[in-house]
Amino acid sequence: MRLFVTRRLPQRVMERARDMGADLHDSDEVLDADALRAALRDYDAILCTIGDRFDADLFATDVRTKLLANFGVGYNHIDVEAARAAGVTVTNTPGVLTDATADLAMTLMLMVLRRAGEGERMVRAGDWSGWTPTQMLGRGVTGRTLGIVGMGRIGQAMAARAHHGFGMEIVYYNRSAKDLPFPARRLDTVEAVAAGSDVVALHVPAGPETRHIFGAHAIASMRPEGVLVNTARGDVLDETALIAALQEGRIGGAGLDVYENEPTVPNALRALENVVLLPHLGSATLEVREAMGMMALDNVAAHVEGRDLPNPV
Ligand code: 8YV
Repeated sequence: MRLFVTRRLPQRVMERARDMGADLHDSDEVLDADALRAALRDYDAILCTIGDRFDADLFATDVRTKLLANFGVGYNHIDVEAARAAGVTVTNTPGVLTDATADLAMTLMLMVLRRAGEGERMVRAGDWSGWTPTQMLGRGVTGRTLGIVGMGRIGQAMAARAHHGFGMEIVYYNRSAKDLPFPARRLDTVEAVAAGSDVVALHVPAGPETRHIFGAHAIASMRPEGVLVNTARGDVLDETALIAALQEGRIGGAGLDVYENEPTVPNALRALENVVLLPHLGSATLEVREAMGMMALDNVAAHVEGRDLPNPV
């Protein structure tokens, strides 16, 4: 069984992969289409991750690979239908990054409402001339309404934190109703969630059905002080419409961990004070990244041993 790992992963994961006989691309450099096509031709299993674009045309030629074990819960960089048609199964790493990602969404919400990014920039720049009673007044969190778009694992973890930790009211949009362990009101449309929330947090997976699910209309429905938080994927949000709303002062602010064209972050966003911008840190703790890697390798091991795959998508 020939296994290929497309990117440098935490050391423990690399060691296990090496013990499994893997060839490692031990680098942060993202492989291009030709390199991925060659991997599909030469390897039985590939451990891949975000940035590795497995578009449909890659599956059109000579494919030896039977398993794409994705490091990450989101797999919108893989054309899963085309993979399936070529006999390639895709697995992902759900669950292990839920808390970490919800923690990061909370971080963004708190930073925007309490103007933490602005404050930090001011102190670092040496521009803080001292405390004043009216300096950099933000907004409190307790008692405000949080709107969740996508009440899956991460949406629920975010809502639970907001409800139990901060006394927030929860409303949500989800395709199906959920039996939830905290009080929450399901609304019919994304726009209704936008209109009924002080903070909207996006937690839907990316894919053709959710592209720009939070679009210009939803953004226009937000409250004048409303804050948008996105830790899901850049393309579930209409970034251009968001920038326009922020520039025109139609909404209160935004906290973003993901972007439509990563790693490009539009200058227009970087120029705005009421926006907190993070570099896709959702699952970025060592223990979570190790757990993701081990889970991806568990799927490889199951494939090798002919067992049911633990995490097929
Ligand atoms: C990952 C993520 O770090 O798992 C996901 O879908 O967004 C992040 O937690 C990254 O995308 C690697 O797959």
